[in-house]
Amino acid sequence: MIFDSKNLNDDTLLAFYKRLLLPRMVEEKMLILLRQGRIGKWFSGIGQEAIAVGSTLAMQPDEYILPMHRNLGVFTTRDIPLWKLMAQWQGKATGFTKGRDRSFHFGSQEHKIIGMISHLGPQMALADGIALADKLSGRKKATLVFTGEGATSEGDFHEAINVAAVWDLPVIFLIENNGYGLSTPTREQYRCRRLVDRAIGYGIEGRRIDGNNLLDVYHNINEVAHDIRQRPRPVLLECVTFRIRGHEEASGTKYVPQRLLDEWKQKDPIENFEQYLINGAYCSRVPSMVCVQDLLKILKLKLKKRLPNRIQCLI
Ligand SMILES: Cc1ncc(C[n+]2csc(CCOP(=O)(O)OP(=O)(O)O)c2C)c(N)n1
Ligand SMILES: [Mg+2]
Repeated sequence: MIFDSKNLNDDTLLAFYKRLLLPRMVEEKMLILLRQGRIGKWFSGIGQEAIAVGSTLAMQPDEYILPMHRNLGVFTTRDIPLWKLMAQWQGKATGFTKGRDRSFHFGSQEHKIIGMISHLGPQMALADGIALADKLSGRKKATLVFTGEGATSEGDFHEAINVAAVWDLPVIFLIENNGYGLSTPTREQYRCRRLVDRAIGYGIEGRRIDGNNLLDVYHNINEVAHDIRQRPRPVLLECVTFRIRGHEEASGTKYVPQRLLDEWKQKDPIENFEQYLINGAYCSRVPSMVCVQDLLKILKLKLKKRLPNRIQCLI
């Protein structure tokens, strides 16, 4: 995997690494809690973190993001308190939905995150509404909405992008193409070669991005967001990645060829970024006595300390 830091300095690269690591660490603990019956359901985003984290880093803090069920990295990168996330997943009154839901159907106005709509597709039109309000009020803002590749077969996908195209709405439509929609592989989902080619049909720009490469995701979205704030218009992004775990933890991966799982494990976004830092990209400011590997170890320990007690005690 080739990383290009462009204008990012060493401190920023390290800060990005921390951001990338946090959702993985939280999730690893969630999988333990799930097996202990202390949470009910979990949609894993392991192996897909670079998309949620890289895109959130590229958006301004007051710009709206509409994530989906695997985008824990949006919530952690927007610094939602971990105790409150835990309360949500454990169905407590102190969670976002006051115990009415134990999954990702929640948002936070304070953090400019809109809770996902469980039905695939409709939330894309909500992004249009937010962008239209920004445009009418003269605010130079972009809105980011996520969808899986499975939801691209829904009519709502077409309607939302088409209206954004004709009204020049500043929306980034991000398809997280992870190879499967539940047990349906992409070859049974659509016939076009690349989903991003659909942008041509809507008369808008499209970009295909390596969704496991944090810097690719970040730079592309940074560039697109910067552009559409100035000249409002929608852009379609296809971030290519893979769903390493089951649709949700109860469903398993029996229908996924082992070859694909092995192949994509090699492309793990965290391990690859870590190697990039260790191999010298992050070097100019590191004191010579401390090797980068040790620095990353210290950082992981520090992050662990940030996890809520309930999770920490399991480590
Ligand atoms: C309209 C609709 N049909 C079916 C479902 C059930 N369902 C929930 S998630 C999912 C798979 C979604 O696949 P994809 O969009 O690729 O997202 P991924 O889970 O891979 O991240 C399905 C079929 C639903 N929520 N809404
Ligand atoms: Mg999918």
